[in-house]
Amino acid sequence: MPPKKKDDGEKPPPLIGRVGTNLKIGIVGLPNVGKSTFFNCLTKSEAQAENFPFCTIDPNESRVPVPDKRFDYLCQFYEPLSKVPAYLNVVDIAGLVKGAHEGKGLGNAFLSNISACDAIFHVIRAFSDEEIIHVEGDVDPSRDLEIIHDEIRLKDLEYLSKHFEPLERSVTRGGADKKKKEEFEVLKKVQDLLNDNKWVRNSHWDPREIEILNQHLFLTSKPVIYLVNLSEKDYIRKKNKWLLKIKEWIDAKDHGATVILFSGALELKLLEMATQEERDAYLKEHETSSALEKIIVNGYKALNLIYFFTAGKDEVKAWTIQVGTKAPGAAGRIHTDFEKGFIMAEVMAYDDFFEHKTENEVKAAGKYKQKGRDYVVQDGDIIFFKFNAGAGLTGKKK
Ligand SMILES: Nc1nc2c(ncn2[C@@H]2O[C@H](COP(=O)(O)OP(=O)(O)OP(=O)(O)O)[C@@H](O)[C@H]2O)c(=O)[nH]1
Ligand SMILES: [Mg+2]
Repeated sequence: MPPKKKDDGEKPPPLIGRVGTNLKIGIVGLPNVGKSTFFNCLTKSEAQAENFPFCTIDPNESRVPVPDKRFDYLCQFYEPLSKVPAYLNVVDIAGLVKGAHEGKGLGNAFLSNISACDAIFHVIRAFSDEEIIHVEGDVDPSRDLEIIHDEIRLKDLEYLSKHFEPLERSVTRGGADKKKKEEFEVLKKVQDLLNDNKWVRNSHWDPREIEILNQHLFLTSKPVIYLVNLSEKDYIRKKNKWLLKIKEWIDAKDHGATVILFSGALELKLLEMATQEERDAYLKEHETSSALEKIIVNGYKALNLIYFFTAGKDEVKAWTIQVGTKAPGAAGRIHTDFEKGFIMAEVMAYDDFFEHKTENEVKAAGKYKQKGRDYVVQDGDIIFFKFNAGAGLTGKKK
């Protein structure tokens, strides 16, 4: 067996984007399309949402629990004193107009707010309402998609012009080392993509290239979830004259991206109802459901985040980690000592626990696994970490 490298157990494979668990998703779109209304419904907040463009100037930030039946079941099973779900961090950003990359509208401030986010909820207005001002004059989702897609792309090109040209000069003069040449190759590929009207995310990158991309964090490397804001009526009947065009645009420009239909008007109505019973009755009567849960779950996924559980009588808790995190790194989420003194992770897959109902039954079925440093933690694992607590003692944490 080849000798092990020291950090092999902890280092996840590279993903495009920031490393960390405190990642955020930003709500992006033209002004006055219902972003703050959606943000308020999603996070039960009270950000200002009015009928005029640029109502939002400074970003509003909040977090929303990630709904999960597995978490609910564990809470029901253990009846713990403390219940801590995973949270999605959401930022409501100012509206973006054509020319924003040159500073039009709220321009650069807006774009730097996107830069602080790790994924994008792109809200598209597909509802007609004479009363609600549209900055482009009329409702046309394909045009709006193009405007936002383009502004973000142009901002990356502007960023690139500052970083690429000096690098290109030093490479062509022969003064660049291997590292600089590699960076040049990656930035050249980015420039070609952007000039070809594509986003960084819509290309294949190898791990080395991803490390270089992550020194730059291009706006167009962020995943996008498209949220189509429909009137209540269209949402309920799942019909709208723009849907086909929106689908065609996304197939052509962002193939495979997640698209979710919602209705800001309906979600607001539900938010304003006094009780859950009232909401349930309304939804039943109209044979529909809220889109918020689906949106939250997909937003969380877009950030490349998953969670594992610790579960016991004291606490049931979902611990956020990035996809690909190995057992010692996951242990370090609970406490740095767990990572430093990591011995093993005792793991039950949630489905096995659900099937066999108790830890002992899972053990009897041979599905209670002891995993070492190289184990890549899976979404929904229920884990006990065994670790060496300093002076040679073995600790076990529920
Ligand atoms: N008819 C209808 N009106 C909506 C809907 N969502 C939002 N609005 C209205 O549209 C106006 C703008 O909503 P906001 O949520 O402030 O829009 P925004 O995208 O945050 O706007 P900016 O912050 O200016 O970029 C408000 O008057 C809302 O009540 C919807 O689904 N249907
Ligand atoms: Mg707003």
